[in-house]
Amino acid sequence: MDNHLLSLVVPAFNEERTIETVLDQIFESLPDVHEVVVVDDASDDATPEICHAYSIREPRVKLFRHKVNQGKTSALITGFAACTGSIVVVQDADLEYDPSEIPHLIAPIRRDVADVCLGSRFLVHRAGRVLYYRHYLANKFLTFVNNLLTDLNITDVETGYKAARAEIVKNMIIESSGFGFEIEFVAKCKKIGVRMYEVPISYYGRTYKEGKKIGVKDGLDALWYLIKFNLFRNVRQSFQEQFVKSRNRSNDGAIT
Ligand SMILES: Nc1nc2c(ncn2[C@@H]2O[C@H](COP(=O)(O)OP(=O)(O)O)[C@@H](O)[C@H]2O)c(=O)[nH]1
Ligand SMILES: [Mg+2]
Repeated sequence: MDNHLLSLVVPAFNEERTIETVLDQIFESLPDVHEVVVVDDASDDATPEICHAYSIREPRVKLFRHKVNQGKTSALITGFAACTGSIVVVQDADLEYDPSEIPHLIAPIRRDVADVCLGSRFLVHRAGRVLYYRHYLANKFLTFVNNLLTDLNITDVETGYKAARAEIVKNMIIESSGFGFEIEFVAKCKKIGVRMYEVPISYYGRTYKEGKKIGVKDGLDALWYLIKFNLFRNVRQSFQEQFVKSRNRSNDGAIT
């Protein structure tokens, strides 16, 4: 056994239909989870009330609330700062990603072969909902550009399931907004030479009618972020200085 403490960060914007089930699934699947940091991004539905009631029943739910809606990336910044565990996993608040797969997702970190694990919806997995082909193509294109710019062989850059050693997300200087984190995270991880793994996951995608919100503008933003963070940022602009220095002293087995 290792001594890792697992923190989940759950960004939530108007997720009254799913948030309670997601929290139930988390505690069912991960009885030893250290904490679940829910960041309510100024929802105007019942999300804050549901989360508040849950946090009274389950003290490991730590609730934060933005006064103004700021987007997923901003919710993650708040969540990462609040985490106290040693492994951090992003868990979306809709039911697209299954918390019972988190032990598989973080296994390479627990075994100390990885610093970062990405859940891939394109590797072999148990279940993947057949949905928008245009999203698939957009993701394939963004992943293709990502791989050219980073020289990493990723299959799913836009995946919502991202896990990392806590010090990586806590020391990353995150600048993007909207859904920019997905691109920025991979670009900046590459700069500091982390050991990155992909793990197959299921994908229970939802339709726009069911609440999906990502749109064409987010795809165009992603393209800009690919260029910005891969070509116009160096490692010192990507992580806190102390962290860069300590990594430089102990960098082994990593792609640099
Ligand atoms: N769309 C959106 N999602 C947010 C925001 N803030 C936090 N989130 C959460 O970020 C996660 C991903 O968003 P989602 O709409 O599911 O993205 P999609 O599935 O890629 O369309 C969900 O848990 C949202 O509740 C926001 O301002 N807008
Ligand atoms: Mg979603």
